[in-house]
Amino acid sequence: MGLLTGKKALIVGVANDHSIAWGIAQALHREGAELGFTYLGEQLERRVRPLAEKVDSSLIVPCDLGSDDEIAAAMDQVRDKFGQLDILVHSAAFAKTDELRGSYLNTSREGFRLALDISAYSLTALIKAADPIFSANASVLTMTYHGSQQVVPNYNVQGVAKAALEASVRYLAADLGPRGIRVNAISAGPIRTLAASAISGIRDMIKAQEEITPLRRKVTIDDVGNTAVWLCSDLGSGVTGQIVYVDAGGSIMAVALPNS
Ligand code: 0WE
Repeated sequence: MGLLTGKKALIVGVANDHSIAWGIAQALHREGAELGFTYLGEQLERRVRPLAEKVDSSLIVPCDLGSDDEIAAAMDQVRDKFGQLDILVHSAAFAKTDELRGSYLNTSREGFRLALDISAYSLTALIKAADPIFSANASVLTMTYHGSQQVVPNYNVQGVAKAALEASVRYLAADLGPRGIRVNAISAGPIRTLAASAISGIRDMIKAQEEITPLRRKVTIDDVGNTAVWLCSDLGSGVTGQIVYVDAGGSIMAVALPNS
């Protein structure tokens, strides 16, 4: 028996087999969860569909996180197929690429709105829509990054959005806790996903991690998936409102020097 046998999970944010959401999906599947997926647009549908089939999923629904109507329609399909929802995984973010380089001061009003809408508010919107079908001990998981707490050059408005997302995790955990529903975030070290590959210099950042993190290695989507299993299973029953670092220890270093 897996740790998640009989649990039904919706995964938001698979783009391809490098996605953190895909690492989480595989780990949840391994532990016996039944999975559903959302995708954004036809281009990603062609990527997500074959992956969903690999983990025996037949619930694949479109969902633009910028649209309350699409979120509502997606949750209607989840209700029709699953009845109840035990696990909700949110692993999506968006900022304009030209605001993920150079100075934070260059952030536009529209860029700020967009980044906070898609990267932070969307968690609240998803939970609102899923609320009527959450099971009694449901678990919600989102993804964040340490650029919310300390300055990471070029992360800029996305760091501000992640700070809002992390604060949302605490307020949502307080709202849903009385019903036994938990809300947590994983703060992952840098991983070469589709989103990250659009960032110039990300390869050097990931390479540096291998030299300066306490574990002397990069973080994988499997590392994230395994922590997701803990937080989403009954093993995590006392944990809510937390930001759990899966970063090979990178964030504890005040001074990080290669080869020391
Ligand atoms: O949160 C992220 C990535 C978020 C992201 C990436 C993109 C690229 C493509 C959000 N929006 C977009 N928009 C696009 O058009 N990470 C933690 C990965 C990441 O992004 C960085 C990093 C790291 C690490 C940006 C600058 C510096 C470091």
